[in-house]
Amino acid sequence: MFKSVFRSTNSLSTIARQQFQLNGYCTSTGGFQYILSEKKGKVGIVTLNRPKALNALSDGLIGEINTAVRQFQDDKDVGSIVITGSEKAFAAGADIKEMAPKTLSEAYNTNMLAQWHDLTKMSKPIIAAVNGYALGGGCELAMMCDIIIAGEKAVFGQPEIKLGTIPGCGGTQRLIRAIGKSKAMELVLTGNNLTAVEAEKAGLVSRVVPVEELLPEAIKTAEKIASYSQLTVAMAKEAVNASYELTLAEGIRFERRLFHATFGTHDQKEGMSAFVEKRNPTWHNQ
Ligand code: DAK
Repeated sequence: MFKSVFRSTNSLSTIARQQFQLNGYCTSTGGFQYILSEKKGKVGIVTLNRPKALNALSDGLIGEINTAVRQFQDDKDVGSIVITGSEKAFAAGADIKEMAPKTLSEAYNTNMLAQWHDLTKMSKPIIAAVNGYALGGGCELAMMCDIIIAGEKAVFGQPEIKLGTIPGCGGTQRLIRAIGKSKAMELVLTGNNLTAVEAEKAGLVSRVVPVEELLPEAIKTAEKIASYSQLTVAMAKEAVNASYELTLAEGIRFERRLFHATFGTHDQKEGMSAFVEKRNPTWHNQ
């Protein structure tokens, strides 16, 4: 079934196709127009699939990403999620053609693009596997994920200033936390881009890999995360993300309380017993 999905579309790179086909069986899910959604073992994979517009994030595309990610969030067999694009573009930003004619009252009254933030409400870890352009909303989408892994030719930037607007989905906030004020300010005010290597040096991405290894590497990382207790993983993600919102003292306290809470779980007992008994743990996600 998986192969037939790829035969029916010319949107994915040959490399990505070969990797999927070589690396095992995937199950396609959903009947989506702008994305492909598949499961590989315990990993949910969402591939942005609007090649003619370089995966520009239209309302329809964002809606489908949210739906697919929500389906994986609700699927007890899925432990982590990968979002990726094509070799040329992760996503070249929000859809400028769709946004251009909006008026202030329209944008305000409809709370334009508010659905973008849905991704940040998921408790399962999400990895952005970025090849090519991740610009504007594309960079913001990647930053809403928990880990960014970049292919060597990835390009990150917030070029909204060139369009007479500013980042609207976390670009001015998350970028500072990722790379510091001076670099973030320079990117936002000049519209200049960062290469993958610069992004890694600045701390925006966790690592850079050869283009053809991006998806397998992202899936490997996702599989490793998915091999642990989903409950503990969710707690760890929540604790790390709390550091965005809290003071250090509050964050340390929050972390300690969650740490204490793990001692009420089956999986903490199992994990520590397995260590003592020199065997592999069996997680129950409880
Ligand atoms: N929107 C719509 N179409 C786009 C697009 C975009 N962002 N980016 C590319 N395309 C389309 C092009 O129009 C072209 O379509 P056709 O002309 O063939 O019909 C096709 O994709 C191929 O693009 P190019 O011909 O330009 O390809 P090149 O290789 O020459 O250049 C490029 C690639 C990525 C450098 C260039 O396409 C480019 O500069 N694209 C625009 C990048 C950009 O400015 N992105 C930021 C957009 S503003 C919010 C949430 C999100 C946002 C705001 C608020 N809230 C939750 C409130 C986000 C805002 C933005 O992202």
